[in-house]
Amino acid sequence: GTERFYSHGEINQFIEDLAEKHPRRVFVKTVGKSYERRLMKTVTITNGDGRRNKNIIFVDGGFHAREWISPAAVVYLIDELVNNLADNADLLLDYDWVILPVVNPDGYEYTQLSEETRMWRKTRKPSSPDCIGTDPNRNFDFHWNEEGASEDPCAQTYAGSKAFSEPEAVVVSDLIHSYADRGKMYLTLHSFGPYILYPWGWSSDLPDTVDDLHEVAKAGFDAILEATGTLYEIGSSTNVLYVAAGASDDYAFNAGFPISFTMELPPGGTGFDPPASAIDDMVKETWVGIAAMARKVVQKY
Ligand code: 0X9
Ligand code: ZN
Repeated sequence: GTERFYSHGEINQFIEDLAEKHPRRVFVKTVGKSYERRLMKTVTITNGDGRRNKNIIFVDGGFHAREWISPAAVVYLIDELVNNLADNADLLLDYDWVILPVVNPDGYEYTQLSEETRMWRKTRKPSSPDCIGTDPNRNFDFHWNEEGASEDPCAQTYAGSKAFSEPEAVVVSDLIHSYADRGKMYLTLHSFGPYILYPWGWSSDLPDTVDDLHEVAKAGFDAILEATGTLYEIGSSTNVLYVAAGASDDYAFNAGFPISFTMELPPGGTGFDPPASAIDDMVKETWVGIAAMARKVVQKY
């Protein structure tokens, strides 16, 4: 079991170790650097059959620094896909999974420094003489800086000086574009909800394909309800939560991923800080939902 939250360095080491142990199934790639020059690495998980250009499920975590359960859930998902091939063979037959565990490593490390910094949300690049950080989930170049984003560099939802002002958002955008032609599901893990949110988040309009999005989300909802009794709320970001433009889910959907979700994991502790003793149950429950959604996706696409 997981007895504590890992540092960014430990998470990178975890995926490097997996790749070394499974050289035909697991591939680690350095895809960029954060503002403070931390290495951002993806792990690609395959079934090892060597077939190229499979469909892609792309998962990321750790957009918002304080949402620690998100990288923890990503680590568990990686472990399941690599070490439990028997139960997950169908999810890797025609699909590879590409995973970026911590989008905002500078912020994540900052929240691990002290009680005072624990609730940091944004990146760590200075945004004005007085304030630090941009909300990486308001920094994407799709309806950038419209509703639900702030122009105040000191605000928690600061959109940035321009779209893609943050190197971390550029890394995610580059990945989205490089996989868009075969990407079937984009999934970004946040907290706290519990919600499974689909586009749009920039407007209360619903996409033409809302039935497909809802069907896949409902598969996750049903699986989690049956497994643990946790009742997720599902619907469009704007209608379930609030309007917030410039986020990665809308960007990936617009770029060509037919399924795109923000999954907001349940609260713990005061919300963003579940105790370490809760990690195991929370990440297992999250995996039940993700596996069910992925199972629906591999049947549909
Ligand atoms: O506001 C956010 O970025 C997300 N919620 S959080 O509390 N984790 O910060 C929700 C994003 C939902 N997606 C869009 N609005 N596009
Ligand atoms: Zn978040």
